[in-house]
Amino acid sequence: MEVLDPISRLIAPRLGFMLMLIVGVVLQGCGGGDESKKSDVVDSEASAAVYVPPGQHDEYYSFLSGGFNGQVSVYGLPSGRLLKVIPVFSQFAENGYGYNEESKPMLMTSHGFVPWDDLHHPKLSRTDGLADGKFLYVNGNNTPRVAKVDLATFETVEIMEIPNSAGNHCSPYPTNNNEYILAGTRFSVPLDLEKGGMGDASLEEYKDKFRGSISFIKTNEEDGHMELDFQVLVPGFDYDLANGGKGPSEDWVFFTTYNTEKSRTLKELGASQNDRDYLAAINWKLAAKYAAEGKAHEMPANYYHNIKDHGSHQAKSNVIKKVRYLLPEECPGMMYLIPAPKSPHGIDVDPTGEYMVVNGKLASSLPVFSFSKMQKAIENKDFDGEVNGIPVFKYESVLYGEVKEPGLGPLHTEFDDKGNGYSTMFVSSEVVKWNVKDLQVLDRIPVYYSPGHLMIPGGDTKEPNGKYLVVMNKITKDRYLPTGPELVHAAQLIDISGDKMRLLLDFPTLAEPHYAQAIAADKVAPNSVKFYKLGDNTHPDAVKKESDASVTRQGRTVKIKMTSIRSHFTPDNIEGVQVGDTVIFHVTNLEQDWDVPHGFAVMGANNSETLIMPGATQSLRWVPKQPGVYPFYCTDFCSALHQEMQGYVRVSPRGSNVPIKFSTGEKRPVPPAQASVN
Ligand code: K7E
Ligand code: CUA
Repeated sequence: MEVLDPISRLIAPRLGFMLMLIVGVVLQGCGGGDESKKSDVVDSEASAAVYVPPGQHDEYYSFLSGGFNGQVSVYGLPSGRLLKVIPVFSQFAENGYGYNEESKPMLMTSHGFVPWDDLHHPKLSRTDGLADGKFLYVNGNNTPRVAKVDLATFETVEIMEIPNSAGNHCSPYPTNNNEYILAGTRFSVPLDLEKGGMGDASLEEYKDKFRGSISFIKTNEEDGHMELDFQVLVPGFDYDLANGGKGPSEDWVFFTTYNTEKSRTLKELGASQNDRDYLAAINWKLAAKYAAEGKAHEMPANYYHNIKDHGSHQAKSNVIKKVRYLLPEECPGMMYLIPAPKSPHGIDVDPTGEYMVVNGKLASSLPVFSFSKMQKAIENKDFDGEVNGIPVFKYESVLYGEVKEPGLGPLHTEFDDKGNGYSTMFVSSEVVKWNVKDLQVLDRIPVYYSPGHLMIPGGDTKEPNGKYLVVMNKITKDRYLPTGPELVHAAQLIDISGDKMRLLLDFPTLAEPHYAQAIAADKVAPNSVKFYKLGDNTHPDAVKKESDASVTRQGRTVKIKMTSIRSHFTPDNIEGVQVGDTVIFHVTNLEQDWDVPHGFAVMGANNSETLIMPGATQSLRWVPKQPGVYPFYCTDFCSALHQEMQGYVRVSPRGSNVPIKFSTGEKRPVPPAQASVN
């Protein structure tokens, strides 16, 4: 560090980052071997600190985004044990999400079926500024979407597409009582205010025609239901990250911007010409007031809102055709710009709500802005010009101070309960602890390697728990047994309860975690659903007793209403299906007990299995291509006779005269005693 910083000060700012990157990588390259082994020796005390004895539960749930796998991974802390993978924007063959008929509408968008996305930021729903353990909101970066995971079932229950956005990266940021979830676009695009959506425009018109948008999604307190209330159309910059205020600043949300140059090509250089980009400050309460008081315009739109119904377990899509928008130039006092180090990444607000830290990845210091100074600057109109009618503050008039030489490549900051900030340094591969009041660096710990986000349970709220910190590293190189060209990413658990940070544990993660959230287990575990009540199942094709099972033909579609219970399907012998029929298996799991899902898979199906939770109904579509007798079976080991849980579908040639016929056992219908459900 001491060697690098003078260099970074000498070199031309534009090349500085490139050089820092190269030097950083070289340092990692040679430091990865012996040095790492020396510096992270985990003592037996550390292993005791993360040891959760077999049969005991972890203290926290943590939710790590999966980045390019479109999923959320749930880990217990401090053990680092993987508890669940929740598919959100990805098809998931493991349980049929995105493959079975009930969940396919979840992945519908105005672009059609989009079974993948890039999921970066999980955020827990909030009550009174604290995570309440009800829902987890996450963003889809690529085809802009915001999703909601229900933490009673750990299932994705709602996905809303975001119109007028292209790259939903600074998203989703809940206000302190979930009044709004904010979602900003990363890319600006030419917006056609008359016809709606993206218009056709030459890239040469970037500077004049491109705009960004920040979406204000209203949520319902009861069920977290989302509704896009309005958008604020903002200057054509790139918007990177966001975070909400708290306490005195709780009416505000802050967004980092880059490419305020509005460069359209070679952004690695073009977007770094200005010495400064901006931190955008938006008063969300005032915006909502403007929207309510008639300042909003309306434009055509076309976006999908997909919701899973509680009773039927079926997702349904609504297509929404208009959206309201506000223009900052028409809404005085709603939006301001704070000059910030060029191309900043994370923006983080400390627990008191007074300090806003901008992580300028190319800067050699971390600027900390003061909310009260910002309020004063607004009062005194202490501005330095404006952009599109949005006032720009003078840097000094809102700056609280700078953390000098914190490390190289700061990306993100999170806070503890003792007035300290912790920042990740991507290039110098370390977490740096500093005091928010006096801005002095207090401690640094190497991490392996190149950390992105970090997370302290509650560290983005007014009440962090200052015991653990999880840092998520992008590069693992020599850290684990090699697995070919692709290596896992890793999380490292650090004890932050003392003066010195202490590495406790290192665990591999799925795909690429960006941000994460954690919450005390007792806020979530007691509400966990054990099974769905069969009586509450309103699926139109559910059958609640074996005697109601049926197979019916409607033209070229064969509908099979089937039940599953340990250890058989009803029916398990089916005839009369023909090549080219569309066969839909509607399987109801009759079990009313915890941890007894049944799976269903049929040979040759062009999708996946589907895993049916107790009390639920799920449907799998199958178009047999060749005549034969096709086995189907249960995929989840459910009883000692699981391997016997199987059946057959006879598929005859097209036009054959084999009638529809179905049975279980020798008799049909099944005697009522056998069909009973406990
Ligand atoms: Cu990876 Cu939050 Cu998308 Cu930083 S972001 S690392
Ligand atoms: Cu049911 Cu295995």
